[in-house]
Amino acid sequence: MSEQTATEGKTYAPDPELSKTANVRPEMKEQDLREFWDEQAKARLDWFEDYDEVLDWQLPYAKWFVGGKLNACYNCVDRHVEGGKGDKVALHVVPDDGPDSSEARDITYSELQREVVKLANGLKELGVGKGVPVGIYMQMIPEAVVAMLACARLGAPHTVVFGGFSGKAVAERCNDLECKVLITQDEAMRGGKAGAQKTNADEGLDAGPTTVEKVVVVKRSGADIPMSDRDVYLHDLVANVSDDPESCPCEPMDSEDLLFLLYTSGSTGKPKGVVHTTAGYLLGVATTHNLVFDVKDDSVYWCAADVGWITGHSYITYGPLANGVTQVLFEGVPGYPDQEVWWRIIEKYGVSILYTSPTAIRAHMKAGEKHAEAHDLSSIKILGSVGEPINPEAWEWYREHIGGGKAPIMDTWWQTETGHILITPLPGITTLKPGMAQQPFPGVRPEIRDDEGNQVPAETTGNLVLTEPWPGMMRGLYNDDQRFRENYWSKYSDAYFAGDGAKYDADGDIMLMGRIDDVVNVSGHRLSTFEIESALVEHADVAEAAVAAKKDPDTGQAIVAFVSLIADKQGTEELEQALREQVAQSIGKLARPASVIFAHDLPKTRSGKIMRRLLKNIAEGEELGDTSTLVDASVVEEMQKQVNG
Ligand code: 6R9
Repeated sequence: MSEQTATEGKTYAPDPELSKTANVRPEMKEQDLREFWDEQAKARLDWFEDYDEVLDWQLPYAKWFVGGKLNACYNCVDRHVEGGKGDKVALHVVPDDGPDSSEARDITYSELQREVVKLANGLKELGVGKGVPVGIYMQMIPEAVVAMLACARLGAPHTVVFGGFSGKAVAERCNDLECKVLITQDEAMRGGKAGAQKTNADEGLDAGPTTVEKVVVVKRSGADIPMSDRDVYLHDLVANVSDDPESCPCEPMDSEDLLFLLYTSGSTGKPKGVVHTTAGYLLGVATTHNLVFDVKDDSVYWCAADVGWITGHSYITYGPLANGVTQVLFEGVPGYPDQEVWWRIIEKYGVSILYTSPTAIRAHMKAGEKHAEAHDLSSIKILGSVGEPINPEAWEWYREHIGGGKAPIMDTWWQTETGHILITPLPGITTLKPGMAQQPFPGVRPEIRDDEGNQVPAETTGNLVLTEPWPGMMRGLYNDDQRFRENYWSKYSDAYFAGDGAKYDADGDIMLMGRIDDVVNVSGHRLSTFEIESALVEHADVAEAAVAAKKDPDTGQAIVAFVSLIADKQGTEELEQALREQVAQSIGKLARPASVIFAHDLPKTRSGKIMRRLLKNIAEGEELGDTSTLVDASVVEEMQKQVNG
């Protein structure tokens, strides 16, 4: 954890015009949290049946809006159409080759409704209905959003697996939730290349017994891919079904019915199935989306995250659509077909709110501001950042070159587990400090504590906790109450432990300091060292492996793998490549180690524990400090030589 301070005391006061018109009101921060969320729930969601109680809190399990009935798809789609907004654009669909492509198209709320109804009717024919889980393994195409909404309409829980993950990861997750159907696409179009998608899924599903009985395939590239009896193309599935909303009414769901599981990396063991339920989650994402980004009727919003991550769930699908916003959905990557594609998108659609990650901002910074300067970005009003701490230099660049030197940046801290934004500046209220998430959202109660549970003084790093429940909080880990309690509720008996280090500055603003467990964060994507290590030891030549993260100017963190080999094996460049490939196969490309360090053993204590702190120091090229508890100090020297060249 680095102790550098964020800024040289630079601050940016809110624009008084924005303070006058902002959706968020300063008084909200003073409100009782039940009262605040109750008011929001009545104002923002449509209920089939009212709830009896705002909150039933039995630590560590919360129930929000107890007894209420609603449907997430109804709130995201149908009510907008019924309310006369059917012709409003829901999605500006920008394909991989950019906004000028002949495949660019708009989908209105009415059209979205018809697509969702068709798919939901198709899924019904495959036996999907309330409580029947569905897997989704897709890239950034509108069908991914449609698939999530169709599941929500039917009351079928979904689990979205990031399209860049391996087939093995897909099968593991689908089998864990016992998905009956998997929805995928023929091929992925990213950066001008068609990549395998459906055949990846097949590989994973065919490797062992699976609960998946049917695979629905969206035609994207149109490639001639193998189709078996298990498979059906989406266009065939829906060829003869109705698109009339009345043919497939939105299933009334209990507030606490499962909406989705999203698997995320923990420090040990297999991925954790984070449970999110219907009402609290939907309210949390809708409220934060509206207030943090100051969403107005004519806003054009673009979240450049992927639907496979929680950011895509909360701030592409559920939050923005619940708020009836017009948004951009971009299939591609920054830098293709050219360095200007993002800025052409903003110019063409008049994007007013951009939400992205520090990694993407740094990539643009590296490419140079001339690309942004070639375009009219004056439509931008609010900028957002998420996924990892944003360094002040990137923050300043973002504000200056993308925000026209005036757009406020909302540095939003939250997690898969928290469901929605919890710590963030607020437009028109917060005096901004580059590199800091700063303040709790209304109704959110953070503290920073030392290991004994005392609150730390200013400028001292401690553990970030939340002392009160919030609506979108996870409702446990799927089938693993014990791990849920151990991971999040055992460090302190009375608070949620987030796993992040943080500190207050002299004004009481919060600065996030990074993870304090064995989770690495590459380009804003959470990966567990344990999973990567497990993938490495699957290689026949590897005896033991341990993974650490080092700072990386582009991706935030980069993975360094320390590997000891079985007798007589040599750490060659070929082997390094093979190990990287092994990790790509097992987890996905983004988990590949940036470097592999070979040694005859790993640094261990006498009790046999790998000294991870040392590995981190070695990876960073730092001083090692006390090594007296090591069994064999020569291992460390051998490793340092390789790192320092
Ligand atoms: C939304 C998301 C969560 C972890 C979290 C923290 C890091 C996210 C951050 C941030 C500093 C921010 N993180 N946003 N750190 N400032 N604004 O990213 O969820 O993938 O579960 O990752 O990401 O370490 O604990 P998830």
